Amino acid sequence: MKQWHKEIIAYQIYPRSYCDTNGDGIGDIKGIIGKLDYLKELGINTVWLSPCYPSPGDDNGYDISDYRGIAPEYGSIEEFKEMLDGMHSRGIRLLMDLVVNHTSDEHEWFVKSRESRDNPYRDYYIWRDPVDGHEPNEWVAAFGGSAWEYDEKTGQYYLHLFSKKQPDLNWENPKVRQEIADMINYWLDMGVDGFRCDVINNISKDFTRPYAGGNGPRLHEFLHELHVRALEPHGAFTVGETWGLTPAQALDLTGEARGELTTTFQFEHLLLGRVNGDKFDPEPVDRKAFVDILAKWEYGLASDSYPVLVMENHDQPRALSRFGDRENYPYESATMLAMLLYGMRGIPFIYQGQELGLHDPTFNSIDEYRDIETINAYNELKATGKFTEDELIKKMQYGSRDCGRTPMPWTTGSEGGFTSGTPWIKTQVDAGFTVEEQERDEKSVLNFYRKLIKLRKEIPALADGEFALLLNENNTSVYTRTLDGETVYVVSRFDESECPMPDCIPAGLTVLLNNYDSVGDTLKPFQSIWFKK
Ligand code: TEU
Ligand code: CA
Repeated sequence: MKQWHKEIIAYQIYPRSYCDTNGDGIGDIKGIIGKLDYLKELGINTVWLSPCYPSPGDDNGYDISDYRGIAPEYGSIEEFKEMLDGMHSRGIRLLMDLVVNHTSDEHEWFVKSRESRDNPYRDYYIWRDPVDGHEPNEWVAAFGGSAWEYDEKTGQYYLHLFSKKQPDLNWENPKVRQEIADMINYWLDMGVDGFRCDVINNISKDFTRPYAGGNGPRLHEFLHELHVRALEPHGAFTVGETWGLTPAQALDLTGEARGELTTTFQFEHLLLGRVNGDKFDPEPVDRKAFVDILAKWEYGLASDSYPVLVMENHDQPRALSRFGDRENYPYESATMLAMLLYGMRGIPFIYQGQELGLHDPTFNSIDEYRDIETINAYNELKATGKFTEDELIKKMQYGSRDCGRTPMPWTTGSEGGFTSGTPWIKTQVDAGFTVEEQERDEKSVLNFYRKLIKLRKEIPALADGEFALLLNENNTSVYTRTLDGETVYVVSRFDESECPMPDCIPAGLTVLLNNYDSVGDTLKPFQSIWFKK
């Protein structure tokens, strides 16, 4: 791991919803270029850009039809290079989204693959004969239905762990692995600094399992090969999107001597508030478990890896709506969550709009949704006949990925200043929740994030100090970060009520950051304080 890998403070841009400059209602690269100074002032030093490659858009760009291009709706490769230069000249590095578990069915590899059984591209994908006239196995796709799609022309099924327009690549084929390594080198040679690797633990399949998924027998081998062929020679940073790992499995993918990925996301805390992890089935969030899970990962990766600190992305509803108190303590709970999470050891990832403390937009009918997963889930649940329309809309409102995908509210003007045209998905602009207003307001979530990021860069114990959990009871937690005799205490009240200041906070500490104006004998609702000893 390089030193700069450890110092990353990342910001995820979902380009479709960031800033539109030509009035077509879709965010674009020029829009990002216009916001680079905003990003620099926020203090982040790395951008993760969600896919901006050519794509038919079945899954908003996670179905790629050309790995080496830029989608015309986002701009040109020249504009992309201009954006990259603009980032680098401001000390910001760029991580691209690497989506190599699957391509679009409109990628030329798949177009050829489905032509005939003996086409040279046939083995780029996973084709199987029917079994007794049915799908080869019981696997279901993440977006509903079987993971197998029958193709009339050649009489076989192909595998797709996501939509049927996202056929899975066959990583067993050495030609596929070489194509991917070459493509990675193409972007790294251009100056890109690394990748966020989409569902990367799925690339090796385990067909002995009854459910669809990855962590197959050759995962480590495939990743190490990419490391040697492309990533390591460029010193690139990678973060794997890996759902459902244990800390031990994460260490196996990221340990220094492994030569595989730099880090992985862990999302276990984001499964809270969902019955059996089902995003459309709400239950109250267990706030103690939230902290315990984060602490488990802090301890679990301490020996040989670096956790990623994340609570929002383009697949998640807004953290404020799920974990905070949007009605009564929007500012306090948004800032407390930031202090609780980003006081920990690891690499912060901030999702666009999170720095404004955005809450979920309100969707009134299914027609307002754009996300394939949401629309499919709605139709499946509706077909069961168990829910009223009102109940269905409530479910989608709770769990839909579109909650995090509405456009950035830049100004109080029309469509939040996102577009002069009709946005591809509804905008939600609430008083006090725009960049324009928050920049002016000293006590805004945006200005708070700026302070927090600055401190994380200045205080070595925050960047790399050892983590220890001292207390997690009755919705109050205390942990420390220690480095070279310097200790930072992070105390957080994850509740609507006050409580006494915990005894484990020694007297005479200096306040580094506080989301209330003062420190007293009690912790106020959602108060969090970073102290230094
Ligand atoms: O997501 C993978 C994933 O497993 C989930 O987060 C996904 O959003 C879904 O809820 C599964 O039920 C990644 C991308 O982040 C996501 O946007 C893509 O749709 C998906 O891979 C396929 O590329
Ligand atoms: Ca546009």
